[in-house]
Amino acid sequence: MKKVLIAGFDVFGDNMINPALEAIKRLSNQQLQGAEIRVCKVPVTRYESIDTVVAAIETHQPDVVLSVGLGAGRAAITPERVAINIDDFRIADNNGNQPIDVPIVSDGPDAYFSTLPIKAITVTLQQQGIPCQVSNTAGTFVCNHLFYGVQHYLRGSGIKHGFIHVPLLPEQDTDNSLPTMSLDKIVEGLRLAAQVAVNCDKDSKVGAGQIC
Ligand code: PCA
Repeated sequence: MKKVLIAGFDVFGDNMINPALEAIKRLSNQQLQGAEIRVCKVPVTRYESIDTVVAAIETHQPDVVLSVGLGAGRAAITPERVAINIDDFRIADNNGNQPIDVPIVSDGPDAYFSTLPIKAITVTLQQQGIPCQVSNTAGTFVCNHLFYGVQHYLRGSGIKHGFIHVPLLPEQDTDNSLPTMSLDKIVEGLRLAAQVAVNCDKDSKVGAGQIC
């Protein structure tokens, strides 16, 4: 039986809820076809976030790791394509760190691509009526930091990992100004993404590019 580790971020900034955290509470110990889900809660702090997920990988020995965070303003579930080697925090993390233009891993490569089948995930979710789009930036805050740090740790291991941002929950958009998605849809989308990552060894070749 394969294992998927889903790492979801804790609350941060002005957000009293993190849909990623709410989602992992529901996904904990769920069964997929041919795999079981394990979860871990991730602190929104520089380096500690990476250490937490690395410790969970060592404990659970997963075949696939999905890291998940809130992308406030995103209208869809967005598998990220690329992690970049820079911290440039517009707000402080939960420990008060606010680095500006500091590499995550000194002498690390500029970027790592996701090793999840991001196109297959996107197409599958869309076919199930769940809004999903490939994203080409995970930002420069703790989500990108964790994405880069875990890709660096897992390089050459054969364990698939990537980052997925999810939208706000409806109750978080108090003035009706931002797109939202129900927790049921987010949970189902992440469950499907995990199943696709377990099933697919090779990503689908479908266009999901953007023109600025
Ligand atoms: N979202 C933030 C950090 C934690 C989270 O859930 C981000 O996008 O960097």
